[in-house]
Amino acid sequence: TTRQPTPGLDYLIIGAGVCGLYQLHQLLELGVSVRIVDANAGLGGTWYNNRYPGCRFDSESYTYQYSFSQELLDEWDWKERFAPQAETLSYLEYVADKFDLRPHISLNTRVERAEWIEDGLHWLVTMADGEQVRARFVLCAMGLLSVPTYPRVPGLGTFGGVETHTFDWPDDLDVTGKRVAVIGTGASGVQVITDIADKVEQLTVLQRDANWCAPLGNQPITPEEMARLRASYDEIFDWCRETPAGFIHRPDRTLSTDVTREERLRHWNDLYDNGHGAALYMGNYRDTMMEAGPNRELSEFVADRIRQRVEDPEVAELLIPKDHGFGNKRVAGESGFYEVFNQDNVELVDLMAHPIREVTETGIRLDLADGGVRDLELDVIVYATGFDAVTGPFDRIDFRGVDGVRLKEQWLGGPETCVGVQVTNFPNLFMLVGPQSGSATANFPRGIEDVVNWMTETVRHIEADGVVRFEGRREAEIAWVEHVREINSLLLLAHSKSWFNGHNINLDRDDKPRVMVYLGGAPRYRRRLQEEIDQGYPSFELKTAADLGRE
Ligand code: NA7
Repeated sequence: TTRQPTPGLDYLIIGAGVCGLYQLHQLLELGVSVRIVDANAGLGGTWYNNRYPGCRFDSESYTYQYSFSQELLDEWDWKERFAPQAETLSYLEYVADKFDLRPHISLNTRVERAEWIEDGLHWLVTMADGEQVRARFVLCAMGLLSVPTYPRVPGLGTFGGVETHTFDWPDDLDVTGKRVAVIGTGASGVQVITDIADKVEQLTVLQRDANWCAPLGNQPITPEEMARLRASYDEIFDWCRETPAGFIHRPDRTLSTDVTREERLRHWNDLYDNGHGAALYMGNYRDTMMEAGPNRELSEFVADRIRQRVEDPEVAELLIPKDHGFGNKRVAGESGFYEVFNQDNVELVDLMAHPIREVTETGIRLDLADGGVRDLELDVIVYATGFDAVTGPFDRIDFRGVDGVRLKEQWLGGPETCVGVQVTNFPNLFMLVGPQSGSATANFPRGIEDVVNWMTETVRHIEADGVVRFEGRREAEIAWVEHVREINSLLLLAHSKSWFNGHNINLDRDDKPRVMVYLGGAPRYRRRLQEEIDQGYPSFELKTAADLGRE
């Protein structure tokens, strides 16, 4: 049943997470009509969904916050260097209340379809409950990792106990004293495993490829430290603006080959023991993330540290990635992850040797090398198996552009975008977070601030100049994809089987690599966006009503 469209809006934002909330605030300041719709029952996006035990930042808290309001910066105290989920969600709720955003957010509202109406120069957006909204412009802030994926194994859903993805951990699920299996050892798996290991009766970790981790170095922030941090917020934000990924860590200009091996090892031990967050990953000698040789040496160093922490040498070897070097996939921050495997109640199962045959009513059945099977008797199965990343949130909405062309079909061979913010055939649709955008790979609040600030300035132009139709040019799209492909290829990260390269789409590991993210760095991306403003949007076609003969 389709209801009558509600009166038209100027701007509809999809998603009330870190990005959508900031965009809403900026557009309210401009005085245009704007509303957020979000499928969740609460605001906060990622920080609303990911409630699994142990969920927290891998970014330093004081860098993972909005910088737009001095008052907000003055009022909010961070309690830990790497804030847990609950603290972050409270922060976002505090922001929503402080800036009176809630009246402009419709929760429990899932967008199902969005259709471009050329005659009316607007989008007709249909929600899951049949409500329809007309909006001149639609801004996408659905997140990068908001469509969870599950292994393709028989029996999924037939388990008699509790099955959950880390992304939708039930509030009433307490694993104390239970027999639990966790599948997946990415950033989420590492956090949940470490948190629950000593609470559960039995923990079975099912690992496909091992993933590199580095010590997180979390600590409480004392009131004195908070005061010191607050006094240097300006410098902190300025610094983060100039680092490639918007983190507090910056690649060392020195090459690993410029120093002696002894010096390298001293430096790496220091980063491992005393660094925090992504120091070893993003704050290392520049060549360790770009050149195979230096990367191999660093990987061997980290492997040795793992061997020192895990008592059983066979288990240690399993925990050391063999298919990719350190930092070639997103490195997970850990706080005692390796020591978990020294506990008697924890077992590591190598899925490469013993694949899952099926999920059964009582647990998981593994195939053994000799043709037999092994049954894991379980109370809880946790899927920490990741997401249909970056494009998944777009695929889930039926976007229909010019002449009814479907976005999902246009992107079948991989996404193509105009400077990471638009797609040809989809006028007046903007992606604040999406493929090939600089927002996607940065420390998130830092990255999205660049795009939201660009969008806000662009809305100012749209409103001042009476722009009614705004579409990326195909030539610019081709050039952007080519540029992203080229610049990404400089980093080893672009060649791994990571979600960064679309390798986990539908968990089909032979999927073609895709140009999913932009790895050219936040400062370069910010400059590229600014160029568009300065040069009058050469990559886009802007039309007024008069241009279209509609006056
Ligand atoms: P990730 O990083 O995509 O990790 C998913 C994990 O699940 C990873 O260990 C995968 O192994 C594993 N996986 C995926 N599919 C399967 C199947 N079918 N069978 C067994 N194991 C599987 O997701 P996260 O949620 O941990 O982290 C996502 C981002 O959140 C992270 O990058 C941060 O930015 C925050 P694989 O390595 O593919 O063999």
